[in-house]
Amino acid sequence: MTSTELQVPRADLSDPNWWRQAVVYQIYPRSFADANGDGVGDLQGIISRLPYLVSLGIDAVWLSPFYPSALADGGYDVDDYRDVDPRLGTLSDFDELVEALHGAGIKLIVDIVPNHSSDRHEWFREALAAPKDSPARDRYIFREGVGDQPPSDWDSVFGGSAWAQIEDGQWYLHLFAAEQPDLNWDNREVRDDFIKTLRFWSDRGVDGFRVDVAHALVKDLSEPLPSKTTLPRQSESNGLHPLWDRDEVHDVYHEWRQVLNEYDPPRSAVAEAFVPATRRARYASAKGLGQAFNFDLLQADWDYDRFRQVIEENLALAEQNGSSSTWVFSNHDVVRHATRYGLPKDPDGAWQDGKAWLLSNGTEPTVDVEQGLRRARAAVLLMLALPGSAYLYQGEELGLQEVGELPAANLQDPAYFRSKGAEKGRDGCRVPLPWTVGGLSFGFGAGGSHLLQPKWFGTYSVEAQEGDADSTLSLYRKALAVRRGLQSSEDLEWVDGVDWSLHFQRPGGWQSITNFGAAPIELPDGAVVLSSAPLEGDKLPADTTAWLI
Ligand SMILES: [Ca+2]
Repeated sequence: MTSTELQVPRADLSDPNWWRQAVVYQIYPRSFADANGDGVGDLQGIISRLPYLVSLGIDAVWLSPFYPSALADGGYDVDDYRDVDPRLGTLSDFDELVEALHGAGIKLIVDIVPNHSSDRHEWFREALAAPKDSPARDRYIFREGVGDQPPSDWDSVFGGSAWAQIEDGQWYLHLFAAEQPDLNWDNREVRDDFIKTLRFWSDRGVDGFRVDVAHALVKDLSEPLPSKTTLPRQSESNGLHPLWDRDEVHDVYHEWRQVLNEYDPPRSAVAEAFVPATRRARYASAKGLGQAFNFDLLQADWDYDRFRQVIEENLALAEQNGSSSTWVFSNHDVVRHATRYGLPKDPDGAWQDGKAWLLSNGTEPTVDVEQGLRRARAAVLLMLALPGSAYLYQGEELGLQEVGELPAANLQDPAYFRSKGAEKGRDGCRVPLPWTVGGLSFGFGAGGSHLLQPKWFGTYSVEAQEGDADSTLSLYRKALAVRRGLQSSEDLEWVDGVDWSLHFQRPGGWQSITNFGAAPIELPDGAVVLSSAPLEGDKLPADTTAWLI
């Protein structure tokens, strides 16, 4: 089967339900393609790679933040929510990107970061210049300390205290980096400003929003502030934690939904909410954002039991709240799954997140690269056969491994600095993509690469895989094309088989079977349309997925 034979008409761009089973490709703009050769990816770089995005067969692009930012947290520290970072381009480049993507039948989702602004945001600078108890300070969370200590003993997610002191002695709350002061969501002006931002980008043609730490925002900061030792565990808080997943946050999203529904088609939204599965439905409700990420599959080791449990649970939850499920293995925050699957299981039974391996600069233990890639290929076919939407992270279509060997001097992630090196951070999955086998920055741009690419990157390049029918890139292209042809209603029926396999059927006779075991298994009846590795006669080898009709 060639890719030309697989061309199927694209979904209708005006379909209000386009997002329910979309394949969304996440672009981390600073590391995708660099058009002006300054070592940092940019919007024109993305436009220049439009033919590549079209060749993948994706439905939508999700663009991580491209807003003006000092990059204290990779762009999740936003200086101005309604502009483009001049290093990445201009608003007119953005409009050109929207037009180019839409012209190719591809939707665009942008990130929105409502929990905190950057400390360079005009509002925060105003707050610093204004007196205590002023309206400017009330847009953030300022408190007096206790003696010379911060107002509470709360920790920032990135390590260290969640409070930072300013010149007049007051402290401000930052659940993330100190450069990311938390906004005060009890302040009507803050709420109105985000609605203005939603309208600003929706008017420019943006099709949807990915809402960063959607489970934060609204907080209960009534005095006295409780000690961290008395806070409920987030996983059991049921809305009672003062900082995370409060029920009142949904008032914000109900209001957003009304705004998003003013557009035709309504703008979609997906919540990044680290909450227990039972609390996720609130974020995904049709009156709220509409959809919520689940990271359950991402945080599952390669294990048929766990995969089945995650899939069943999330399909049931999505059905209960009228949403569709999301599936993801990799993003800009985690070790790439081709690497995670190549690491031995954690001896304590914890999820193998690859962080300890990263701390050893990618040396200990040795990654079984072949196993990691084989499982990653099997995993993506499984995921793409599931009902719901699939999120791909740039570079996974190349089978790209995590870069473990970044030298300390090149690291950018605040998680590394704030933890004082106890965590290496997330730069290893943010290294600019290899487009060509060789050359300066492997075709990323003419001016090098802001995170250093290792020598082995060229073997994973687009150029190296382009003409190879067995390459991971070819597998993704074929899988997306076949999926487009076979996708129908959001139903799934399990088929019993050997214990270490997962076999299910979708409407129209589309079957997916994955062998998680070590020995080959019998293939079910049907014609194989795609497999993640060569079959062994009529058997499905270990760590392989096949699709049949
Ligand atoms: Ca650039």
